[in-house]
Amino acid sequence: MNNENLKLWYNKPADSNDWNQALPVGNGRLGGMVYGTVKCEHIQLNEETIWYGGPVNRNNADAAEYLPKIRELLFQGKLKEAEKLTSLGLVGTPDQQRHYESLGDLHIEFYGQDNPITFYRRELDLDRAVAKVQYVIGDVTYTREVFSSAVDQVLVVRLTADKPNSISLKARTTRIEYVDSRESLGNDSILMSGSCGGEKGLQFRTLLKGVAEGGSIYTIGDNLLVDNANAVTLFLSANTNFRNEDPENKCVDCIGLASSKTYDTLLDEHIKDYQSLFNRVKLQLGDKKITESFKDIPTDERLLRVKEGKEDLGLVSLYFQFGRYLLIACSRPGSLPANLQGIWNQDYLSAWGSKYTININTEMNYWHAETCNLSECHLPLFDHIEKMRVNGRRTAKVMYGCRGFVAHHNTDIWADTAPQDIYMPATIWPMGAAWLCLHMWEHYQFTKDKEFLKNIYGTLKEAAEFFVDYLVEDSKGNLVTSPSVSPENTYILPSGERGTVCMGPSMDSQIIFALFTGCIESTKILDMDGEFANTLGEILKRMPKSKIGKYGQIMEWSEDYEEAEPGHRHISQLFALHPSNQITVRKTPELAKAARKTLERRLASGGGHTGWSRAWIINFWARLEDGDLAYENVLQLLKKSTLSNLFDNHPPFQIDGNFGGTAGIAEMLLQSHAGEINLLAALPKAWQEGSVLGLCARGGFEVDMTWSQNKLVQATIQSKTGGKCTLRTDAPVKIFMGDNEVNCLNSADSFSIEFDTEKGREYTVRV
Ligand code: FUC
Repeated sequence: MNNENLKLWYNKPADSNDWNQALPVGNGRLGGMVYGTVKCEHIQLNEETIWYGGPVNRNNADAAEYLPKIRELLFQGKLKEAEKLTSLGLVGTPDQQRHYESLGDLHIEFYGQDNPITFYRRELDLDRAVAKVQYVIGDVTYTREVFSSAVDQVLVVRLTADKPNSISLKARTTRIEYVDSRESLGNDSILMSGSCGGEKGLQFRTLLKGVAEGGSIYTIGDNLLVDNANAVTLFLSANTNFRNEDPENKCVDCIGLASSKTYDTLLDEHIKDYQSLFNRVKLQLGDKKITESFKDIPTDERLLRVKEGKEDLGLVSLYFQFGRYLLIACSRPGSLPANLQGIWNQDYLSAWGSKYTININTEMNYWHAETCNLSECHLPLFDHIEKMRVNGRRTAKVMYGCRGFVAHHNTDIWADTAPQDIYMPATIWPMGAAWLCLHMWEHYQFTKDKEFLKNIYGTLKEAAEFFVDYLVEDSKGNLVTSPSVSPENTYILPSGERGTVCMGPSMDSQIIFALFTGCIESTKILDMDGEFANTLGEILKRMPKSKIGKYGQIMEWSEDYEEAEPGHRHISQLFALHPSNQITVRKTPELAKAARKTLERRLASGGGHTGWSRAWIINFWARLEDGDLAYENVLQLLKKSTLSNLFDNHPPFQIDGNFGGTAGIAEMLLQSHAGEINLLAALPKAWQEGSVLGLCARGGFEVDMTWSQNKLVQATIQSKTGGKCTLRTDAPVKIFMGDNEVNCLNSADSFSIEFDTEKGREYTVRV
């Protein structure tokens, strides 16, 4: 693909008052938002461990005592009393987790650049993970390149001009809160030290070093100055004592190593490392000539055109790749998982603390990790789950007297598992750990890595064990969660009474079904723990299944209650459709029809009004194999919930919509949740021509496809681990290995074909 199609670009700097126009760079841990302002460049900085305070034990010591009473009240239908007691006895003490903060800012003021500017351009090149700013003043062309290197763990700013001695500047790092000192180190570096706040607050260090080619470099006070250089490279490193005993040394070491390399080496190594992930997937939607013709239109204008109803398939594929770029930039092996804003957050008290909301948002952050060939970027989530396991074990025991481990609807950097907020529609929800653990199971399904499964089986088991103890019998003899909520909706009883806390909301049973069946399957694959599998199997028989309600919809609660907000952003009762596979078009057609009704009802009442909600809807329509409606919602995501830098807008910026949107686009092209690989499962009419390389399917397969006039032309399937492959296609196909046709084993119908694969081999699918 032409690189120009992988660029976000603008013909003016970001408005200095609008962070949402700046462009993000990141290496999984250290991030920057580049404004590209001319006279004074502003890069807002983030480091993923800059969180307020330290770990706290928030488990409510009175919970276990009041739990039986709360359950009894719920059983008797005394909602108000149950909610009152729940809000006292089952909330965290204190009720708030820790929050994420900005690291601060880098300001680079340029001297001698006061004359009028021409040929201004700033861009974010997704192909190289480099932000670039270029402009001309007089007869001098100035260029800036900014990237965050995962290889060297530094943020690099390269400043050049095409005439000698043209660069003079003052650089400063700043932070509004808790700076204890800012001092020069030698004649070329400034060290900023401080804490993230609170008595037990983490200590941070930010080190800025300049290397000038030609001219002179020196410090005055806490300013780094350069006079008349030909080129300047600035290195910025930041660390806290969350991981490093001595964050200052860590900064000094990283910068020492990085600044010993030439700029070209630094950049080459960065690009090579980044492309080893990014280059795995290529997407071309629509006619190449047409999409390429848009490359001269700035990205913000392209977005405006789409908002006006004009077609721009290149912008859709750019948005798709941006979601992959962002994940690589904020979630790398060894880093923390992506939080509500990935790593990019300008505030000290940000919306929802820029934490991990685990009743949808964190999970959505990783929906594209496996399908879009970024499996390694999924790993930070698993590390975090392991930390939550330790805390969650304590929460399970102290608050509920249960074995296993539990988490509620949020977690923080210290893997806190106690309930968050005193907000009844969300707080009392013991499903966070269970849902997150399903990501480990998914990782196994895509990679077939048995060693991995062996390592994490204990975690799946402990998540399941919690429910073995926690479930209670309802009035119909079913085993259900109690208390819980259907995130974050409110129901109305026939009497008009409103409630949130309830017994056995549909989503809970669906998550438990997925977790238990995943555990049972794991015991078979690993040939162990059969007795535990039997226990889970017995419980499953007594758990409620998805039911269809009076509007033909999937019921959200165990009773067919009216919902207070029929257009609610959460559509939890469709968890079974996506991300789970309990509702599928071919295996459960009645439920699939009811899922469609549910979506129609939500949308008719104003649903999809946040970016992430809209992104989930794309995935739902894709699973229902309705490509046109899926695409309509991709367009709505771009029109209503996308900022000019292509960040998703909740509002404010929340990264889940970007990630969920990318996942949805992948899901439209390739699905593998229903025991078969469905090629072009939900291709919209508008995507008549196209090709995609490198999408991943469960079973350890990598898939390339070309299509034309909305029909598959050819596909290749790479088998990474061997084993059976079942394909579903839009027309009968034949399978070849090289020139030889492969024997078909089985075929459910003329659009399905099953064949054996060998590890490492490539298979061609011909129509
Ligand atoms: C959930 C959602 C909100 C928001 C927050 C971070 O509570 O209901 O819309 O995304 O998480």
